[in-house]
Amino acid sequence: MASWDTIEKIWAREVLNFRGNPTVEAEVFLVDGTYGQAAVPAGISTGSHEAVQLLDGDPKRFSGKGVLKAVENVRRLIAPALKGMKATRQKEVDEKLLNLDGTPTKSSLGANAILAVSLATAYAAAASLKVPLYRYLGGEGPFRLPVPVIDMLAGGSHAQSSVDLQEYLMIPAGFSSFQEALQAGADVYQALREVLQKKGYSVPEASGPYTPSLGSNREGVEVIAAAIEKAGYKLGKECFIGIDAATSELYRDGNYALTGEGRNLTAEEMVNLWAEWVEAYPIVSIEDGLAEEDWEGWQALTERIGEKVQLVGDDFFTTNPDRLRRGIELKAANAVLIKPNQIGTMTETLEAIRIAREAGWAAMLSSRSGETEDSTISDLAVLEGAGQIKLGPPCQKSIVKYNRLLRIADELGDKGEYASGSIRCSRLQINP
Ligand code: 2PG
Ligand code: MG
Repeated sequence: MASWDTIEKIWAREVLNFRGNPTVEAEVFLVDGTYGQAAVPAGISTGSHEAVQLLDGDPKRFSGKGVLKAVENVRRLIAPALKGMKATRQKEVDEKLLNLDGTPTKSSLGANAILAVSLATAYAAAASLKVPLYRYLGGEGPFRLPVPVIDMLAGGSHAQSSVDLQEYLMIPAGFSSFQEALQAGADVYQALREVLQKKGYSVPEASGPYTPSLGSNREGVEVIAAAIEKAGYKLGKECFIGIDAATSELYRDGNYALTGEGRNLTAEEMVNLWAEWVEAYPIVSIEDGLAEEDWEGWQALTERIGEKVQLVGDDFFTTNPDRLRRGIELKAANAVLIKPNQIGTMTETLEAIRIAREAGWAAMLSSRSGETEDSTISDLAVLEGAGQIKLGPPCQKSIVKYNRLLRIADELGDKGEYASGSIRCSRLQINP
């Protein structure tokens, strides 16, 4: 007789993400009557080593962005192959998915098809055991509430403005609870609106990171700093600043094109720029400060300021355990951004977090620019070795993830310590 956690049926459908684009949602049903459901997000500034999201390419539907092929792959190929397997054996399920796909980039079935099923399998197993996802994955813990790394102001490919850098982040690391940190996030976001308006920038209703056409890239840091102070928080003590420069998007022929400023920088000049900024402002984290193929630049940057500040690889590592191992070996970066859909299975995502932890590196979970109501990353962010989560400002689509964390915080009660020490920065005088 099939045991209680045996997969009986798998189903998938096309649903929409918060950008109004289609994505894959999967459901995994077990013989005991429980089931799990998950949907995958999508990025705009994607790293070239990311697992492949299979899109239909049919211009008559959603400008080619439909995912009916990936949905069909779940229904026709994945479902029969996984039927009869045990949902609690995540590794075996994920290995089966990898074998079924057979490509290094998951391009045959599509990482969107694979990840939806992989995550839904974990949710089904958790439901069957009557525990929340983070407990299913993390057992008895320890669990810590992550530092929210909050995208307040966007440029680059996330905006149509003169700002070259993609994200200006506010990092409320100097509090003793997640709830206080989140409140600071909400207050600073409000204050930023006023700071920008006072400078004459028109800002729309609060719906995500603001996207003003600033006079320079540096001004982005200055307005965040001003907003922190305006909101009544201590800059450099309670609230800090982070950058996601997403420089792979700016990289042309070995140089970094800051088009908004009419400047073209070499890798060395880029390293100098970051070193200067870290001196001048309370910056504690720089993501993709150099491009995904610029390994030497990353090494130089890490040598120069890696002791001082957190250097996070996003497009650089693409949550890929092999690229991450190489980065650790070459001392290129000291932290990794974790996005499950960059790599495509739960097992590989957890492996990336584990590799980072074992190397003493920080791991920051991150939403994508095209999110759904799926809050898996919030559960992953409380696991050992995580400790940070990058989301939008506390409004609209990011609320799903923040509220999930508030519920987890409530469940954990006193056991849910705030992971303020997870930021790898000497300025915070805390060890990783
Ligand atoms: C990033 C992300 C998330 P995207 O670069 O870190 O903000 O952007 O999802 O567009 O890749
Ligand atoms: Mg990034």
